[in-house]
Amino acid sequence: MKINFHARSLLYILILAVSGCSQKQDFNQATKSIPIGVAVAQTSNIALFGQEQIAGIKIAENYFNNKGGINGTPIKIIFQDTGGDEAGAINAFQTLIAKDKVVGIVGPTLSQQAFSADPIAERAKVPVIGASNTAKGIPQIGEYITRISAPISVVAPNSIETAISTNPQIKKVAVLYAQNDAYSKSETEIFQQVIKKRQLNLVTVQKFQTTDTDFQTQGTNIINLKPDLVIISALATDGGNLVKQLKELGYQGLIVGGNGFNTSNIFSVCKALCDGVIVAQAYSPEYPGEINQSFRKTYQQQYKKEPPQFSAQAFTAVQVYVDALNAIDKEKKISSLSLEQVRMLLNKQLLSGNYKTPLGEIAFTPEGDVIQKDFYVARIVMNADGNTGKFVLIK
Ligand code: 1QQ
Repeated sequence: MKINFHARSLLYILILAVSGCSQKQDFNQATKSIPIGVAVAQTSNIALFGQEQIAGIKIAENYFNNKGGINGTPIKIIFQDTGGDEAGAINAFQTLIAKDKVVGIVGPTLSQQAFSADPIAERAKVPVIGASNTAKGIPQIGEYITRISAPISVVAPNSIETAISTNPQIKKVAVLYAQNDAYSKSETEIFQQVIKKRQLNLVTVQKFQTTDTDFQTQGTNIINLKPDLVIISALATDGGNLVKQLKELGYQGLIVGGNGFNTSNIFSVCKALCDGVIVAQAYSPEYPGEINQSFRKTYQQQYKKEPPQFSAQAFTAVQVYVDALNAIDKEKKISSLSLEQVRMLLNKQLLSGNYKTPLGEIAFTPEGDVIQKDFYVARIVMNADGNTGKFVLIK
């Protein structure tokens, strides 16, 4: 009896020891790099944004690995496609967490997807940095959820102010938004608050779906009310089609587009008619910081144009992980920690840091919202060919 008991407990201890070792091995010895997950849209309409995010991520991976990675250990970016919907984002998150065993996740592309996918990471205690999630309520999803994309509430008002200084005669304003998209709904609330605060006359609020392609009804309603300003919260394809059809119906006043207009991929949708649309941005290619100028140069060399906001934000999300991992590794070698420990420490560390990024100097609130100083407003200027154009900064 006695011997048996001892033998059993010895066996038990042995099993514990072995499983403990194999867990460590899982993260450290077997992998010669530190895996960071990226869950963005590589397919669907949302890939118009996702492609720009991937460009920024790849530049970041090279940039930081050339600088020595995490005290000599390279990072490895693992991509999982989310597609454009919630189910795709949930799948991508699950794969990154359970199969790819990443230390943290960048993504997903849409706030609409984040509200479904982020709770999965929260439950698994895996840090998430939203690189393009601007809706109200994202950092409040949980302790492990942060974002480097400034919320709509601080970015969007700037574009209306610019519209008013462009045309001080503005009185009547029409608003449109995609009612099946979390960011669009969140943004239109802010736009409507600013309209009220500035004592402008909100003549109509028109709704549509992000999948709509025909906006004749909304367009005609708006034209009949003769507004001086039209404000659109939409994703790129719907937004571009709306601008095109509104102008084809004869609208000649100012147009403000929300964050969904922040991609040059919209140019092929509204073509020459994109010209003049005013868009607020959380990034300027001209920001003088050293890291931005290095990022900008690499982007320009590869893509022959200025880097867009979504690329700069995606780069920044990777940078936050890299800086935080380096800080952890200085205190205690990451190779001595389990995956669970790294995820937990990473979440804590990233919230406490200050970062000099392409977006400027940023930090986080205790809840995980980004603290950012500089915002910009651009106007779309299309070239004579009607296909190419650029965002020109107004302020
Ligand atoms: C959000 C957004 C979109 C425009 C990102 C592509 O701001 O979903 O939060």
